[in-house]
Amino acid sequence: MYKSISPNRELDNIPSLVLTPQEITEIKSLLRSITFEYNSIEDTNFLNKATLFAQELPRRIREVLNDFRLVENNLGACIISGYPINDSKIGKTPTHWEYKADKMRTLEEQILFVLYSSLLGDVFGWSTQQDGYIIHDVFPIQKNENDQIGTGSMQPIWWHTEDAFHPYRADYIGLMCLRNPEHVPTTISDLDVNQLSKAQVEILSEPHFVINLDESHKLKNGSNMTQKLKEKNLEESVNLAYDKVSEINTNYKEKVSILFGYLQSPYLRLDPYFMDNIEDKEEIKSAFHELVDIINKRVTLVTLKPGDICFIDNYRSVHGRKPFKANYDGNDRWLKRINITKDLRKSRSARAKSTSRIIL
Ligand SMILES: O=C(O)CCC(=O)C(=O)O
Ligand SMILES: [Fe+2]
Repeated sequence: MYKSISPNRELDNIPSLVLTPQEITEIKSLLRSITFEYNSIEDTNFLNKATLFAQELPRRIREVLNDFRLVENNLGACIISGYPINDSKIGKTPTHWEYKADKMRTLEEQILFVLYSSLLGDVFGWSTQQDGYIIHDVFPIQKNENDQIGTGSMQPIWWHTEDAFHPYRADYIGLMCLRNPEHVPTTISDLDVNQLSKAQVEILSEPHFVINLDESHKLKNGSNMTQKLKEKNLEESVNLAYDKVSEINTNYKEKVSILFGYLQSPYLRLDPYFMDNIEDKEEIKSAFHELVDIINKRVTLVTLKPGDICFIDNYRSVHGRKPFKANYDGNDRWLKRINITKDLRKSRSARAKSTSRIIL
């Protein structure tokens, strides 16, 4: 049995499952049959079939992710470990995601990541983030060294809801660890709503807050090719997407609530680093600071190791990362990241086809 989701909230007790040798054998055989037909996880035909292939994963994996999807009384993270990563097969940690140097080297790992993810929902990407790739790379890039972005390193990444500024943000975020030699921890936290007063909960569930675009969706962090297309006005969809995304909170500062859903056990949406200062009433300011304080005190450090696949409930938990020193020697920390939605239809107006996974 996997460590089942406990009805008591225990921050250091993230539901986790460690694959058995038998399960690893079954997974490898499934991956082999898939790589026979597909050589990229970005292939729409593969993505359309991913939910089907996922039903062939060992039952315990389907069970733990099914529970994670439906039961909402744990921290909001779960980890499936034990898939063996062959450090020399995956090759060096790349210097930039633009070249996708590892496309074939990490094909099995990427397929596995999509299959697990497909047990929680449908995977999708953003045309304004890492050039619309479904699977993102999270490793240090030298030019981002001091930036507040997944590909930075020297700054702690402030805990956040992923893509908090956007109405189509993911329900779940997946992080797959390929390499983490310096044991750099991911930070995960959530809210104990009972530590807020009823009045504070009410304030936080009202639209008083402005969440701005984060660094990862800015044109300067797209690939060289995307930047050129946009600067030269060459590609309509690229122009449209970057204009739309930067519109969200520059021209018209929409105010949103931080808490929503069932307020005795609310969902969350916040990214303090990228939020406007609150200039309204003192009660709003103090409710916000209290909330941040509560979440800060509950931060758990999760140090992912190669082969760990961690899913984070992006409605109930926040996550970030501790700072570290990058060496750019091919052996830096390397994660893959994925976005998962429970409902692709809600973003239909921003996708070119019903089967397209890219939000424009
Ligand atoms: O590097 C990590 O552990 C998490 C970084 C992060 O917040 C992200 O990639 O969205
Ligand atoms: Fe993140």
